[in-house]
Amino acid sequence: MAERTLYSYWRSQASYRVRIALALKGLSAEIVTLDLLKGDQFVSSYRALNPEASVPALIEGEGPPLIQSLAILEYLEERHPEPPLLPKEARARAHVRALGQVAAMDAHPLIVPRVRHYLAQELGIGEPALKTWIRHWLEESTRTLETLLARDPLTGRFSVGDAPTFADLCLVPHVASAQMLYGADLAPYPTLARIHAACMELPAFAETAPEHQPDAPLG
Ligand SMILES: N[C@@H](CCC(=O)N[C@@H](CS)C(=O)NCC(=O)O)C(=O)O
Repeated sequence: MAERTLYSYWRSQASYRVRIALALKGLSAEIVTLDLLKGDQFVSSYRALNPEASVPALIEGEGPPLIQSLAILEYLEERHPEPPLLPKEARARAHVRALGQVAAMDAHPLIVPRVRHYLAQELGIGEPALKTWIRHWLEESTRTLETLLARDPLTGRFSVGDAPTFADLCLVPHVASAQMLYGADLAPYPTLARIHAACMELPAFAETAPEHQPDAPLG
């Protein structure tokens, strides 16, 4: 049996955050994929694992799975501290978490499949308006991130300093969603674009990207 199991979906931002953390920390995991568009998350056997019917869920050791990507990142950091993905100094740690939360807690929840489904099926919002909604909320966060990164003295090769942190683990999946969902152009966001490029030079970010997942569509 694998030491840990990650329930994941290729295009899921939240799953991608955890895949990067595992890779940076050199932790292997068996990846079990769910097709969120087909509704695999609502199957009773999965709901028994994660009553929220979402990915990721991580099983490591005993007990029910861990859920919520940011909680999983914190857990991995405490349980497997090397290499650290949070800086040592208090302000820098708060800044890392704030940057991560702009993408993961403010933009991402507005565009997950269950929200898109509710807007389309229950409120009758058509495809063009739905696309506008997705783009609006992702771009709001992208703009905010660019402003925060451009002004902060802690910004380095990566979002905070010269090593990847949780902030980058949230930034890169955020950009991946924006690129997959509406072909986002990063040119208007030079600081964010530079940091994104620096992250993608690292195998832990590149090899765990959506297109390299076992459930990604071919071609
Ligand atoms: N805040 C959660 C978000 C989890 C979440 O909503 N994941 C999405 C994929 S990125 C999902 O599984 N959605 C299922 C659905 O919306 O039906 C986290 O960070 O783990």
